[in-house]
Amino acid sequence: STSTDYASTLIALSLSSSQPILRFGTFTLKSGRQSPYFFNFGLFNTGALLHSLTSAFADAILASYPSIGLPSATDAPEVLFGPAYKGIPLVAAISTELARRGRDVGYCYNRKEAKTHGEGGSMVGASLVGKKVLIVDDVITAGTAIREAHRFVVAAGGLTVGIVEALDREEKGAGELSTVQEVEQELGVSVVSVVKMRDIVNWLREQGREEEMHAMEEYRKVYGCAL
Ligand code: OMP
Repeated sequence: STSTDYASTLIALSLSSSQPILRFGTFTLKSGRQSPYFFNFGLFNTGALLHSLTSAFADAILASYPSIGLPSATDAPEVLFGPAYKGIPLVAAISTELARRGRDVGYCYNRKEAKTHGEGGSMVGASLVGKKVLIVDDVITAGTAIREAHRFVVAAGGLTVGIVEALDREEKGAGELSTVQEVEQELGVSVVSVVKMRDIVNWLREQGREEEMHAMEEYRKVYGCAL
């Protein structure tokens, strides 16, 4: 199996928490697709759960950007941007976890409604002006959410240099390419994910959960990208 340790750990945790974070059944997605599974990252809703998620993110980020947050880093992302709402606790907690590991990076998030008084504007936290930005978000399916996040970064004067997602559902975009491939081409950056759909399928196979695995395979025939 190609699953990373942090992917399997996160999947097992997501199924064993008191309110399952990863559920099997029938779910209508933001894109309108009918999915046999749904990952609800809002349910990493205790300090311990959020810390597990955040550690997995930090591992994935450090694997792709080994010099991030070091004073000598020249090419690494300088600020993490988390789109409202679910990206907000993610960037706050991930930057804290990176700091605990000796890596200091800025973090920034947007408001859903621009403030007209006080400091004004719709961004909170580290300035993105002229900065190399790593976008952090929960899930990529058809790419609507991540493209919007990139537009926020551009509007705030930042340069998107990478994307890190908790889950890449490995689905088709507008054409035959995967959404992730489309986004990588459009933005000229790479997309890193903590968990991929194939990790969930592998995990189900290892656990002998045939029925759920079969439903995932059927879904993949319709909406999945070529692996
Ligand atoms: P796209 O905008 O189609 O890429 O869908 C991504 C968004 O869908 C995420 O920001 C989530 O809000 C939501 N989502 C999940 O949270 N978990 C899933 O398993 C699937 C989706 C989804 O609706 O596709």
